[in-house]
Amino acid sequence: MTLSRFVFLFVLISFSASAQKDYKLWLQYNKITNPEIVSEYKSSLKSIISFGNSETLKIATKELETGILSILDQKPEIKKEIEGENNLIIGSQFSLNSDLQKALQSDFEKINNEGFIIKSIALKNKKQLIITGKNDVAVLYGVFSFLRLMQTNKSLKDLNIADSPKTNIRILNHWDNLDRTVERGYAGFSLWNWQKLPDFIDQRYIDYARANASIGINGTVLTNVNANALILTPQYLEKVEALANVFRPYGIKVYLTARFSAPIEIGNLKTADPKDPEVMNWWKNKATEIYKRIPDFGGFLVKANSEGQPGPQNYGRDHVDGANMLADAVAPFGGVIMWRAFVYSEHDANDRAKQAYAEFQPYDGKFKENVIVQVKNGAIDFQPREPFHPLFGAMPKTPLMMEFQITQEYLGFSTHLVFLPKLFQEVLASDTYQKGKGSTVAKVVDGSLYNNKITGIAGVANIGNDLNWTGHPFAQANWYGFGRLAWNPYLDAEVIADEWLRSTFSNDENFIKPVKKMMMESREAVVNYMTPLGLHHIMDTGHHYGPGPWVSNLSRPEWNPVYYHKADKNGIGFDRSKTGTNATAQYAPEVEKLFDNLETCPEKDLLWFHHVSWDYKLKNGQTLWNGLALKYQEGVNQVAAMQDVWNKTGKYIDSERFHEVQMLLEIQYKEAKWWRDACLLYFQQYSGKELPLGVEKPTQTLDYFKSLKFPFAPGNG
Ligand code: GCV
Repeated sequence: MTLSRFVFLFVLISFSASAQKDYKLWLQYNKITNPEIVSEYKSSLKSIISFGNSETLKIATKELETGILSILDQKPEIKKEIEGENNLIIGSQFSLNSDLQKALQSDFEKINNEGFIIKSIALKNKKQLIITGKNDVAVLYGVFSFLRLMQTNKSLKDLNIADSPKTNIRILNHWDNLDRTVERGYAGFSLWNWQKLPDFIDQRYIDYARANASIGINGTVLTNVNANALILTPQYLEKVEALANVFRPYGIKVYLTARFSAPIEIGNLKTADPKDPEVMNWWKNKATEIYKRIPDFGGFLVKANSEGQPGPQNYGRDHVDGANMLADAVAPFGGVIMWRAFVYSEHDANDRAKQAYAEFQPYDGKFKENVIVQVKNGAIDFQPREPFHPLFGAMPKTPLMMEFQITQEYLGFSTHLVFLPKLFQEVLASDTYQKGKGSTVAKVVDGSLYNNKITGIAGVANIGNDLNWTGHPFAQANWYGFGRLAWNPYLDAEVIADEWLRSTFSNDENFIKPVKKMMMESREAVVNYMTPLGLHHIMDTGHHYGPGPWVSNLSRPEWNPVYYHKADKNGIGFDRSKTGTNATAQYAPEVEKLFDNLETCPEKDLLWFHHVSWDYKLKNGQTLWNGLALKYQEGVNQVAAMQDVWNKTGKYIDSERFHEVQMLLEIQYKEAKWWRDACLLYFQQYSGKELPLGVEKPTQTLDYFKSLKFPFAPGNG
């Protein structure tokens, strides 16, 4: 072989090995090198015995085999019977033998239907390790959790874990269109290859299901909430059925978005009025048709009378009429309707932040049992920071599910490194005070505050057909973290970051410590360089890429950034206090008071709730103008610090991912400066003040920033 051919082959092989790492997400199963852990694991993991032979259990057994072989370089023996000690036994409660069932009886009382047990037990004086649950999918969750322990190098001695998900519906919302474009998608095209379905089953569908099962996600809405009725035609339902068949053994149910006008568009009816008997019948028949194909179909997600989507109001009806009509159609089959509360109207001159609450709160208690109202985490739209949505806690008789956005529509697309579990945790831990102190959003979402029967968390997916699934290697952590928090909304973001880093990259403390810190600070960095001190929605129009605080020419007032920051000679910020739109009154009195009063309003939310003068004194003694400018600078500095951290990690990880992240951080740094300079130059026109010491001078003019256009920014339909 010539030298150049050798070099070429070497590069090719190492490239594909690296690319596979990107693809393998947090399921790397890296070989452990720490000799103590290796010897502990090897002695306790000699063989696997699995009780039961369902598709799911086969997947679970295979996963264990693959994981253990890869992590320990030791192939576990697959046994049929329990003999000797140190067997790893898996199986669901009723497929276990009677000795095991008896030994674990009290443990089963500690878990719900989807929960699992991982326990070291002595059976006839012999030590065994058991992974079990009430059904096979729960066992699969247990297996993945066990492999997580191994991947994070935890001791397997004397394990006694009983863990159950705290929410029922843990679901991804794909905003995927039938032409495979993805609304607000920054990781390529949709995974769903509708053209080749149902006959061609892409390996990606299986890998997608496996990755989701590994973090406990149990549902997926395949299609965009800006829906296309065609998905409900037999031609497409056949394809949906094929996907449902792939996902089923992984415990993942398929859901679809229902276009409210479908009875007209594909059903040849004259109306989609939810009170029209023909319409009601059409949906009932449609549900029957779907459930015939997909008996475990999850139900519908609906965006109605929102941003131009059709809905019951087109017929003089309301959200309750619409949701309940659909609920009746799927109820006989156990389906649910996830009805979105993301509404604001061009005909409503009220503060946009108040509109969803104003419209939905009075409906409390009026929805059917199988309706759950899906509420975005904040009252505007997935901003880098928003106070929690006032609807949380305010509808005691209605189950509410959380909608987070995993795809980074307003947080730098798949270019910026932002660890979102920090944001998710901040929202979930917020106290609504609706039933006194401690009424956190997490308690609303997991149903414990009001004893709701159905509970759920949705995440707008950041997944596409990019080789690494999410565009940015670190955006994988947001998919992972979403799943973990959907399982347990009380988990700490730092724990999630730790698990993810160890499972995705390395267990080396020299890598983990600084990189974890970098992840934990990344969310505050993006807030600082985009929208500090409570600013929001000042992104450029339509695509939301880059700054556009100057935009004021859009037909709907609330689509213009100037609507949100209200900068003028007197100051900046949206007065939502009593002296303004009184949006604060939508919160419980304790929270209302806190936000309403300038003295007590947290500074991170200051300009969300108050219009304050440029000379207003911040808690650190700075004037608002200086403080704002310094925050922008701090954001830029934080990205520079992230780069410093990352640049030292090269020796711990593969070169491909190292270089990918390095390049992305370089772009993030450039764009953070762009945000800082564009926003400060624009706001400076109103403040009329010099930049304070410590803030770098812009190298371009405001006109230059205004002239930048991005007609092909991704994800914009
Ligand atoms: C799917 C925002 C986004 C839209 C999205 C909408 C929604 O307005 O920019 O792309 O539409 O939210 O959540 O329905």
